[in-house]
Amino acid sequence: TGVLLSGASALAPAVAAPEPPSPMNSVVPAPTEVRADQGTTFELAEGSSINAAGAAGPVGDYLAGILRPSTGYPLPVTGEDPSAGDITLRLDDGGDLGPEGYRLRVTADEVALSAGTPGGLFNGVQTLRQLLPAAVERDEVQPGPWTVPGGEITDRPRFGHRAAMLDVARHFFGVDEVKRYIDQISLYKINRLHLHLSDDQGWRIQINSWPRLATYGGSTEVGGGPGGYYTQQDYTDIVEYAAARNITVVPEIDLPGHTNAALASYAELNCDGVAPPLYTGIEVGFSSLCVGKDITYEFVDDVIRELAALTPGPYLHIGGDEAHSTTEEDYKAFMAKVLPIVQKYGKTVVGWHEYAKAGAEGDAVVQFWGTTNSDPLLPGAVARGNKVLVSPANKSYLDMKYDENTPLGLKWAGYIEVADAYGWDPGSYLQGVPEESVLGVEAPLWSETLENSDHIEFMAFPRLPAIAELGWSAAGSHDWEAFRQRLAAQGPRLTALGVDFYRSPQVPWT
Ligand code: TNX
Repeated sequence: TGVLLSGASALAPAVAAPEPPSPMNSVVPAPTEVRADQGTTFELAEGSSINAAGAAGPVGDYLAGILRPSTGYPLPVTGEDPSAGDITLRLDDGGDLGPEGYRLRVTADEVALSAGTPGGLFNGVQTLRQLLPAAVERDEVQPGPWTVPGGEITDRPRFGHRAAMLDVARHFFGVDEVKRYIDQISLYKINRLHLHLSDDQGWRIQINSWPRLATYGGSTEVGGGPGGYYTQQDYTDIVEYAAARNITVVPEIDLPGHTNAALASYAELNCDGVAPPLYTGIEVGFSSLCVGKDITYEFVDDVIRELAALTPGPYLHIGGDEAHSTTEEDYKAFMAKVLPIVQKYGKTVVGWHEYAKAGAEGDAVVQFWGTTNSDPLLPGAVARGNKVLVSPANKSYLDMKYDENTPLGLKWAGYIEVADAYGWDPGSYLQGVPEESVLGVEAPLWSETLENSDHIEFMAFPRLPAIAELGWSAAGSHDWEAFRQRLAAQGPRLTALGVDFYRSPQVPWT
């Protein structure tokens, strides 16, 4: 017989010196419903199989790829009927789990994971990973035993859009570095990767009709390093790698400001016909496409056409932020021409919240990045049916310093400790934006000061799991005390994964 525990708060140790938490109580993001079967334990064995037939097969292969290196077990992925000791993945949700939900049942005999979609199974696999000892994340054989606590978890997300953004423009990150980040964010059920592909300092995606964007515009970065860019094949490789991890890529080409790299690559895009030099500093707001020239819209059409064709996901982000060198009138005229181009190529437009000035209709997405809990443009956007993606700079920006001693990052939106990143509710945060209009949350990581995966990881962890929990877990489970205990239990797991995270003094790391 189990104890029914709903949400995280019921799982929190109630008194000061708590027992070491059971892994059932340590999942991040907190599952919707957890029933622990105390005294029951499953143990993975040398002879265990992973049963995953049909469309569940690739998720089974992914799970095997995580478990084999550390356990040393063969763990064949088969379509056969399960026998004792097996893990079974089934595409059968009983109709109630939604597109990303799952149910995980653990008895002494088996682990049974079911969901209506491969994405739901993938989410369940992330929970199963967290129920196994942290050493399972290592890439060499470990002693075990490989136990999973008995019980049942039924889980589904609060918001369908739980995003991480990586700025590959200020500093370029290669395909392998992006894949490494994809692997890390998927552990916390992030399902969107927003790639900031262009900015003043670099253009990072090959566009066949405008080749110099990448070859010249991508040839440097902040500080003057060599930069780089993704070939279309590289980009497709990233998109497919992400898709296999339940992550949809949202590409961004920032327009009409943040365009120095493009303006430097093609003189004809400048109003005066003169190409500026490449830029390697960190100022913002000085560049603009030439709003009055026809070639500007031929350029935008070509770029959006090629990028849309490479992008299977529904979204295309057109930036629109900090266009301080574009007049208000020009900005609106520019957006009025660009919004139909995005639509023509079949994508839902996303933009930073300033672009709400352009008055896009319907399901357009407005990404809030302000430092207060309101913006005069938001009520109008909501009234037009737009969805709001919430990424407050003073809560969810992973590039803000944790405190005054943080060696990396910026501080224009303030210091963001883990409790700050966790301490807000995306469903009710913005004035005039009801929860029904909230698409979800995003944790952007701008890279002016970040040069490699170590830097990314130090800034993203552990705040990314905090934002991931705000996006996934039920509002009623929000509880800082419980969260910091569960987060502490992630420490050994991140260490086993080789993630050099920030050891926030707010979290009782073990
Ligand atoms: C503001 S947030 C920007 C970026 C910077 C970032 C640094 C936003 C839409 N624009 O251009 O990289 O601050 O934190």
